[in-house]
Amino acid sequence: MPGTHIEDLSQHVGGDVELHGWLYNKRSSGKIRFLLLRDGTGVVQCVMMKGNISEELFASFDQLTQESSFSVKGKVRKDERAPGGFEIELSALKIHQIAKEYPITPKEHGVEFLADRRHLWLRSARQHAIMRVRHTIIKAIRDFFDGRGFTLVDSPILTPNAVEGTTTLFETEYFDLGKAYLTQSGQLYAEAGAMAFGKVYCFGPTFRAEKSKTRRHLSEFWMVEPEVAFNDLNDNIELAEEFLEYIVQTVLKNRAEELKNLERNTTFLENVKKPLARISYDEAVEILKKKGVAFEWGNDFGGTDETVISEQFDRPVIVHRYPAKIKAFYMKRDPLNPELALAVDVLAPEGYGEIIGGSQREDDLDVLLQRIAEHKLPQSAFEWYLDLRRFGSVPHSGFGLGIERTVGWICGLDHVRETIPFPRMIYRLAP
Ligand code: NSS
Repeated sequence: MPGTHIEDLSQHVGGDVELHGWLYNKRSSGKIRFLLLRDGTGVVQCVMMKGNISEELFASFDQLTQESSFSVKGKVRKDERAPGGFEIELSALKIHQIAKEYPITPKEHGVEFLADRRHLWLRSARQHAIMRVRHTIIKAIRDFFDGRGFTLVDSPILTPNAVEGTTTLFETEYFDLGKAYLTQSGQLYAEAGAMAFGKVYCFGPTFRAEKSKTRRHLSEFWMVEPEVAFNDLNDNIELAEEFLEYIVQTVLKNRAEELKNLERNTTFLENVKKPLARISYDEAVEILKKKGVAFEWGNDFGGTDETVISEQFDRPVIVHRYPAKIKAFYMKRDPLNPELALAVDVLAPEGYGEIIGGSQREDDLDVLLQRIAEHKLPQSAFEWYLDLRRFGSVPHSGFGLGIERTVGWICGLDHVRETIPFPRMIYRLAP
C-alpha cells in the first residue's frame, strides 16, 4: 500500500507511481479533466484525457466529491505550469470512500466556523503550511540542544505547587493527596535537572488559566525550557540569541515554500542573527515615554507597550533587569540594584510581543526562603526545591520559549489559535 508521496515525485519523472490521498479540488475543460490529489505532503494534478483511458475510468471523475479518498496510478510528467511542477497522467483509479458534502469549501468562511471544524480545517493548504513550519521549529529546537550537549529531562505535568503565580492555576483533585495543579512551567524541575546533568532542557505542554482573551494567550501551550548550571544572566542571554538565530535560520532554509504560501515577508526574519538588540527595562521605559505612552516605572509591559518597544527594532529585542516586584519569586536580584531582578524577556519584532521569558535564579537558601514567604507561597510544597540550595547550590539560569507565539511570529499570523493543532482558550475546549 505505501506507494509514493507527492513531495518525492521529482525522483520519479517518466516513471509510473501509485499515490494515495484525498480530493482537494477538480476541474474539467472539454476532453480533459483534472483531479487535484492531496496526500499530506503536497498537491498534484492528475490528468484524465478522454479517449486515452476507459469510459468507466473517465466517468469516475463525476463521482468524486471534495475530500473523497482514492488512489491513483499513472506516469509522472514534469510540467512547469502545474501546481507543484509535476502532473500525473492517470491510468488507474481506486475509490476508497465518497465523501459527504464537505463543509469547508474554497470560499471564505468565518474563523469561528472553521475553528468548530478544526479537525477538518487542518487539511487546508494554509493550515498545512503552518503545521509544517511548527514541525520544523520543534525539530530545530531539539537539534539545537541535542547538538550542544544538553540532556532532555522532562518535567511533570501534574504538580503540587505553582511556578508562575497562583492566579492562573488549573486545579484538580488528586486521589487522597489533596489538590494537584497542571504545570505552568517545567522550570523548577529543570533546575533539579541542571544540578544533576549540568545542561538540560524540558519540553512539554504547559497550562495557564488565562482569563484574558488576547491574540497571544492560550490556556494550553507548549514551552521549551533550557536550564544551565553556572550560567549567569549574560550567558543566558547569549544562549537565547544563538537559539533564536538557529531556529529562524533553519525555518528560512527548510520551509521557504511554506513561508511563501503564507505570504510572509521574511525581511525581518533574515535579520535574526547574533547579536540581537539589547536594552534594559529602564531603557524600554524611556522608549515608551518618548513615544508618548503613559507608563509608570515599576509596571509590567502590556501587549501594546511591547508592540511600541519592539517596533523600534528590526530584529528581536532583549529586555533585561525588570523591577523585582513584578517578577516571579525565584529570580535573583541584581547585586548592583536590589530593586531589579536578573530577568530577561525577548520581544519579537513586528508587534508579536514576548516569546521568551527567563532569568538567573536565586541560589541562596535564606534569600529564597524570604521570597517564598513574601510571595505567600506554602514553604512545605517547595521543600524539595529548597534542597537544590541546600546541597551544592550554584549560580544558574534558564528561560522558556513559547512554541505557539514563535510559530505565530515566524509565520506572520495575527492570532495564536492557528499555531497549534487543537487550541485551548478561555472560550474554546472543542474539538
Ligand atoms: O511566564 S513566562 O514568561 N516564563 C516562564 O514560565 C519561566 N518559568 C520560563 C523559564 O524561565 N524556564 O513564559 C515563557 C514563555 C512566554 O515568553 C511566552 O512565549 C509563553 O511562554 N507563554 C504563553 N504562550 C501562549 N499562551 C500563554 N498563555 C502563554 N504564557 C506564556
